[in-house]
Amino acid sequence: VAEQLALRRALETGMNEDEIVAHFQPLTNAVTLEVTSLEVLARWRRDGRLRPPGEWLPFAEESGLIVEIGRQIFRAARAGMEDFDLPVAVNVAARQLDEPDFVTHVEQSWGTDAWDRLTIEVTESALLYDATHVRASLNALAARGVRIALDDFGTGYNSLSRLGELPLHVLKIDRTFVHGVGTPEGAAVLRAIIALAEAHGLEVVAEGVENAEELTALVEMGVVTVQGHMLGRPRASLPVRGRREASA
Ligand code: G
Ligand code: G
Ligand code: MN
Ligand code: NA
Repeated sequence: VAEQLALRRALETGMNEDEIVAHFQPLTNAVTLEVTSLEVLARWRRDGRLRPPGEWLPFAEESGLIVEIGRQIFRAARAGMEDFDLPVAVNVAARQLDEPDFVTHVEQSWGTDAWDRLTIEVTESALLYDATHVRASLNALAARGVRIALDDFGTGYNSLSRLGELPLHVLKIDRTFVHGVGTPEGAAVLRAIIALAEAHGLEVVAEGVENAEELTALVEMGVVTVQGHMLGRPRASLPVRGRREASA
């Protein structure tokens, strides 16, 4: 408990002193390797090092601090979208979606003039809260042109039966499945997930692509968009070649 209190104080101070920063990881076309968008990943820069999200994001979510952190991240996402001239994807925790004013928060921090440059990444855990409210919020954003991605697909609770409950545009295949591509069973599972996405009219993103073998197999399976350390790690800024003007 004392530890949690210390963490809360430190995190609150960090939020006020701009220690929560956004890093950006490229999503690339699997064939051309052109960067097509960026995923925004929150980092806590504290005492000269980056504290990995696992050390504080769960606490931020439990304590509700994630709501204010989320607003900061949306502002940083907007700035990154402008700087890099690329669409961005922002992770949103179930706790954020559960907020009555979530859509208003997004309008205030992202703005209302670039909806088509924003994707929101949600996990199936969002449906563990008030599913009716979460659906309504996501529908409202989708109606404005925001794309909704289902993150970590395959690791959640009841993937298949509840897929139809959310307004989805993108399915992000969890890296555990990508890493299984080398075995016949793993490849079959991946193909099944891709077929499922296609049947629902969803775009597929393969996450956690770490080597050429994985990339080649995914291209053969028809995956268009890939993300992972092989294509680029999350960083505070992008190498110039990652920018659109550089490839134009
Ligand atoms: O960022 P990795 O770099 O370690 O991210 C770890 C986890 O934290 C992932 O599940 C990711 O979705 C989540 N995460 C990263 N950034 C954010 C954020 O800005 N908001 C929320 N809610 N979750 C985030
Ligand atoms: O849950 P979500 O998919 O938002 O989390 C993204 C997490 O995956 C971040 O922690 C990010 O740093 C991490 N990540 C991104 N690319 C790779 C990769 O190629 N391999 C591994 N192991 N992790 C990755
Ligand atoms: Mn994500
Ligand atoms: Na993921």
